[in-house]
Amino acid sequence: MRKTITGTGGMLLIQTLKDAGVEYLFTNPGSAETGIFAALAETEDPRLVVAKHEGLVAAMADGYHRLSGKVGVAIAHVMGGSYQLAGQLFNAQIAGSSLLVVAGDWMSELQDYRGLAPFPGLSQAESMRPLMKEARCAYQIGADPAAITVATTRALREATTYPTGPVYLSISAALLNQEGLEAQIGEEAAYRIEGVAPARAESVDTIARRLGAATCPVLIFGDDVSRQGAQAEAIALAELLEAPVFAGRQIFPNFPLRHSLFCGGYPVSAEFKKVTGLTPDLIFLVGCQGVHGPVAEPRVMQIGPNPLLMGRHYPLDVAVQCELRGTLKALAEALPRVNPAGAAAWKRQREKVRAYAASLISKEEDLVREHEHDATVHPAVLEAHLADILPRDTAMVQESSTARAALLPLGHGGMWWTRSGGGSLGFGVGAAIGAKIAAGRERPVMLHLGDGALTYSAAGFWTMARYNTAVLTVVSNNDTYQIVRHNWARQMPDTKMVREGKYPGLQLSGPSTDYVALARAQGVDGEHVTTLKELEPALRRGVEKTTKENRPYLVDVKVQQEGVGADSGWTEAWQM
Ligand SMILES: Cc1ncc(C[n+]2csc(CCOP(=O)(O)OP(=O)(O)O)c2C)c(N)n1
Ligand SMILES: [Mg+2]
Repeated sequence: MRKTITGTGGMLLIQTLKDAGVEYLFTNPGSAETGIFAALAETEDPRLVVAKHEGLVAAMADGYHRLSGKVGVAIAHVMGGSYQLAGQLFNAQIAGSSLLVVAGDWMSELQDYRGLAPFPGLSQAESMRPLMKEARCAYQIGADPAAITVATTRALREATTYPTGPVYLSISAALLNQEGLEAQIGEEAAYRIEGVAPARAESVDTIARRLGAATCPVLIFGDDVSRQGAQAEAIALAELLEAPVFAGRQIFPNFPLRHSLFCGGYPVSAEFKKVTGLTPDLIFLVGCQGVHGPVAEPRVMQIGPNPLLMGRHYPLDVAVQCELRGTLKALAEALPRVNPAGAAAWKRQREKVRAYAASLISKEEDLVREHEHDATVHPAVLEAHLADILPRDTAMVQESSTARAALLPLGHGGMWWTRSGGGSLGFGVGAAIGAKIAAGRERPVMLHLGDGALTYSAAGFWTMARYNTAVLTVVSNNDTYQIVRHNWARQMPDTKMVREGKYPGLQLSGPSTDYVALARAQGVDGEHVTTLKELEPALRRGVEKTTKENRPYLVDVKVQQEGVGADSGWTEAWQM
């Protein structure tokens, strides 16, 4: 029902957000948003979550969105503050996260170069456009108070309609402060556009026929499988076809890592072909925005609710915009019907796929055994400990480039997991806080990040302490940006840099940062692990502190530098 609301522009905004069901506002405040904060002083909700840098603010909103499925709403400070969101809006954009960013706007027709305002000739909304959903969804309200409710509702709808993504709303600061405004809103603020339906019966049969005829279909399940809750249907399809499942670049564990048909990352390895004797001849992308790089298989089929990248990189043999749960269910029903001899033949034909999948796990277990007595913790040993010790319903945020995950029970029936998606560092701490707020008191949230990654969002421990979001943070601390060294050596193997182990700019020691002290200084307790024997008790303590005692805790684990140039301690020598 529509109702009339009166008050300041800020009140109109807050009431619209409440009517839309928004429960939290993530923010770093400023004085162009006075009207918003004055309105919040008069109400208990939405609840405010403050962070000390905008990167954290955007990551919190994103982490909250990813675990709750609700829109993550951030209040930012004019142009200067909005630009600081950029690194994490980049991630949200790539991940397709439904975020709404609202900022006050000091637009002026009289004054150029007003402090913190956009550059002359640009509007604030225009300046944020490249970072928003499809570079389209950035709106501006200058004068009409009724537009506050309309544009806020429009922005929420845009953020949640495929292709989903972050949306920006810039509202005149003067309007936010102005009193005696009137507008209409109510439960209509929550309206959403219903998405696409399951694929048509003929399309399902076509897909079933092609899957049935393939020698070895490769299945890739993308993030829309998780978003639409179709993980169980994904597993049923793979098992029915006895087909190998590979992972693309994903932000959710759409297919369980420990499933006996999970064969690692795409592209298909030469080893897979050797072990199974199969050459994949069809790739089936399900709720997945495509693979990065070329597709090796001669036939490509793609289905999912998001048409954005369908067919952008390679021609598709079959492409259907559709809802996934219903479509996968229909496919499971159609497969035996259109391929009567199928199931038995597929099992026989692809009997070695499970052996290959098992070999990936046993390789990882061998690596753990090889290093299980090393005094300094090897990344695989840390991985095995986490697999043993973390509660199974843990939600994990990962921002470590060299941490290993093959042994973790990620996916349906096990742990929830996410990572930035865009790779722009600074996601971890904020995302874990947002995820914990969405997860609630009972569900454990763990943040696993590299020492390098941590420092991009290092001011976030204050927010953890301030709101008592009981996140267990584990730092894989190798005192270096190891993955970058690895990539450099792969790209330019025949250089002085690689031959002599002189990697400029990657060493983080001299001085090393004390991450426990860094967290403690902001109100989060923690401990160092420097040797293997300290690892298990520290992780158990971490789980105990965060679950039973409901307090955030940090475990800083000194891990071995491994991989290319691991023994190189060289660093630039100059100092002032
Ligand atoms: C905002 C941003 N700046 C720089 C980079 C480049 N970069 C990618 S990985 C990485 C280092 C990560 O180090 P760490 O988190 O310690 O992980 P490790 O590889 O050591 O395990 C850097 C600097 C990036 N991805 N994002
Ligand atoms: Mg590191």
